[in-house]
Amino acid sequence: MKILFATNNAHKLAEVQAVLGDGFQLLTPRDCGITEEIPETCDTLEGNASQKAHYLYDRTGLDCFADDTGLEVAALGGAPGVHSARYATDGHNFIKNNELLLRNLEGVADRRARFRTVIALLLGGQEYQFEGIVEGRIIDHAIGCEGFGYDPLFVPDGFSKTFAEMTPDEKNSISHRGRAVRQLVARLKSGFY
Ligand code: ITT
Repeated sequence: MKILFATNNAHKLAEVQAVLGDGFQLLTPRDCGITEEIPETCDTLEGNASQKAHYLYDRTGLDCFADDTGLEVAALGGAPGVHSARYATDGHNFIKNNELLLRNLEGVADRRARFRTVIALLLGGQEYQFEGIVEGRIIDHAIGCEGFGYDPLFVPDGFSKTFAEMTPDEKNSISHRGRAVRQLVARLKSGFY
């Protein structure tokens, strides 16, 4: 089955394709001639995921889905949350985002944080949403080279290493995105709208 994924993030694409498996072929916006950045102007993950999926559906008429993810840090009142991509700068600068996060947590004892992913799926124009959460904590310096974004700073509960020290399969087995995508797969395989 071919399905369109509304992302410009190559890391996400690889993670999602690994969970979906060979039975699904992901198409990207670029494959459909859409090269501009897809707008994300809502103030919730749910709103942005829906906005991104509708943006593609309106232009292609194809079944599609979008993922919006945020890192929610307890001591920062849930920030960066929906602003995770542009926390430090207007671009998607992972290093600067991580530096700002560490600065904002300097001297803070409560390091609890979670990643939350919301996936919006449009099947035959009908919308479904799925949520995946992983709880953990932010350490005080970056460790590891795998993954992307805030992965080098995030240690999931029950583990003593960061997401950036895990193999892609290990991260997917417990991650926010892995959990949300497995619900998406179940819906796609159920075969009815
Ligand atoms: P698309 O909107 O094109 O899918 P994006 O990078 O803008 O890509 P999001 O808005 O969903 O994706 O993600 C916001 C930021 O949160 C992202 O830029 C990363 O810094 C961070 N992030 C998302 N998923 C992550 C993960 O699995 N591990 C670490 N950081 C992640």
